[in-house]
Amino acid sequence: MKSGVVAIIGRPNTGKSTLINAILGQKVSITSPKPQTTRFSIQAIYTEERGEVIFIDTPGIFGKTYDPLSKKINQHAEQIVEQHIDVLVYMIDHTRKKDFEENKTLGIARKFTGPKILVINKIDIDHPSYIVQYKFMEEEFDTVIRISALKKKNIPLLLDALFAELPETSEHFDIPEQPHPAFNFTSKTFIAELIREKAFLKLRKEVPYKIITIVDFIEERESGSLHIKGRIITNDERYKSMIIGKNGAMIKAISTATRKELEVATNKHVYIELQVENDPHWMDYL
Ligand SMILES: Nc1nc2c(ncn2[C@@H]2O[C@H](COP(=O)(O)OP(=O)(O)OP(=O)(O)O)[C@@H](O)[C@H]2O)c(=O)[nH]1
Ligand SMILES: [Mg+2]
Repeated sequence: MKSGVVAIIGRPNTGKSTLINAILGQKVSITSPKPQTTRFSIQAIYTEERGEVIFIDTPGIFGKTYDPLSKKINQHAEQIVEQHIDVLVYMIDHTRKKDFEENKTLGIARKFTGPKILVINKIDIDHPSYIVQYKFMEEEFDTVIRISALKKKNIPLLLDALFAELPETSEHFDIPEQPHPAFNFTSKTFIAELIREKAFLKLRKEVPYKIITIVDFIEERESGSLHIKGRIITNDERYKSMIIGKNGAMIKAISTATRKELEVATNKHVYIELQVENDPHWMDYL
């Protein structure tokens, strides 16, 4: 049997979380079309007949970090290569031009001396493609695999390549200490992430980057329904009123979208009460 830790790194928005969800066959990490959706590393365990793998999803590495939030997110991602990992998966998005942000991410990957797999994602898109700009990277990697995380194309090929590199073990995996609670549909952290995903999808411009989400209360009643209380915290009155929206329309939309997904996932009636707060010290929660 084989087992090990696999970390996925790459620029923001390349599809890292989409890949993790595709491999796991369930949602463990939130995704959105906006960069830096993932804010801290998320671990998920994948088991099959060949062995056990802990996948670590990381936040996309930002080229320029002007604000404290981006700085903190980048630190989370950069620390990954310093901890024990067996295989590094480096994901690129060939539909976007290579720029200094890629070089920064590549610099972090170079610090890792173990086996590295280059994954070219979004092969379901032909145009635009800047694949030639990434060609030079191929020789730095042990294996190159082209996939579509969204369309679940070539995922088995990637798993074959991963298992080929993973170390052989006789025992079951000693699961390392989790930095965050295990994700499932009744975990406070997971539901807070789900609320943040819906906020990311619905709020415009910089607003999604000015929020954090917290779930304070989850109760499963005897009737089988799930009651949740959460907060969206921002750092400005102006953002607060945008999150609430006209007559509360925006917060209602975020809450409804979260509720719908949770109802499908848990097959329970879900009630969500969301409050919006303005707290200048919001970053302390991260
Ligand atoms: N067309 C296409 N879109 C994809 C593919 N994989 C991911 N996407 C889309 O790309 C966007 C970003 O995906 P995420 O999985 O959130 O990307 P990420 O790398 O985790 O991003 P950060 O967490 O911000 O670093 C989403 O809109 C996905 O639906 C793919 O194979 N093809
Ligand atoms: Mg992500």
